[in-house]
Amino acid sequence: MKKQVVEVKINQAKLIIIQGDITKQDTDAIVNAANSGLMGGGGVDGAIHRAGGPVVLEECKQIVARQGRLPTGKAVITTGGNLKARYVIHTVGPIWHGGNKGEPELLASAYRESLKLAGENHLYSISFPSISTGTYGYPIDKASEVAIGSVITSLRESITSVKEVVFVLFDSQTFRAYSSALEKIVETGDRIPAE
Ligand code: AR6
Repeated sequence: MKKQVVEVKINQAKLIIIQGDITKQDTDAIVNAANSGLMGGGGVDGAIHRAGGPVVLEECKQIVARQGRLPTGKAVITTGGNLKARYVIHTVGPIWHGGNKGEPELLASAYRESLKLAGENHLYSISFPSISTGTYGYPIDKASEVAIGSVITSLRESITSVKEVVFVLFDSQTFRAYSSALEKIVETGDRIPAE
């Protein structure tokens, strides 16, 4: 099956949306949709720890020992272990409680903080999964708009080493939601002022 790809240019950076498995990505970093305990779990978290191996978990343990549980909306970085990506950026998205518990702000923050950490580590490329839309129950249509909006705003507003951001979406429904969110934002020009 031919892979579907959507791509746009934001500032000096490329924003790419693909359907696939994030553990196979060879960007400098891949982002993990973790939980505050950073001890692994199901979904993409489990897949990343399985593919990355014990060194990823070991570094997560050291981080928690040093700074405690990772608050929702924040991010930390570890090695990629056996992954193609050199680093894993672990972030925690919000659990969906109906939308009035700060979920959009916390979800936007998870993307923003991950990108900030990538920039601080002078990384060129980063892959994101669809944070919070699995176990954490964030509705995909809403989450995709927040995700794309947050990444575009970050790329527009900050000078960063990050020149390639890839959304790697596991299933076709999620891929379609992100593609139409991107179309919507680009069309309405919400966050993309004319060059
Ligand atoms: N590559 C890309 N996306 C994937 C992959 C993969 N290999 N595997 C799953 N997804 P979830 P959350 C998609 O539940 O909602 C964990 O147990 C999946 O289809 O992984 O943020 C953590 O430990 C969905 O679209 O993350 C936390 O406790 C998306 O990744 C909690 O779940 C996110 O689904 C976090 O929940």
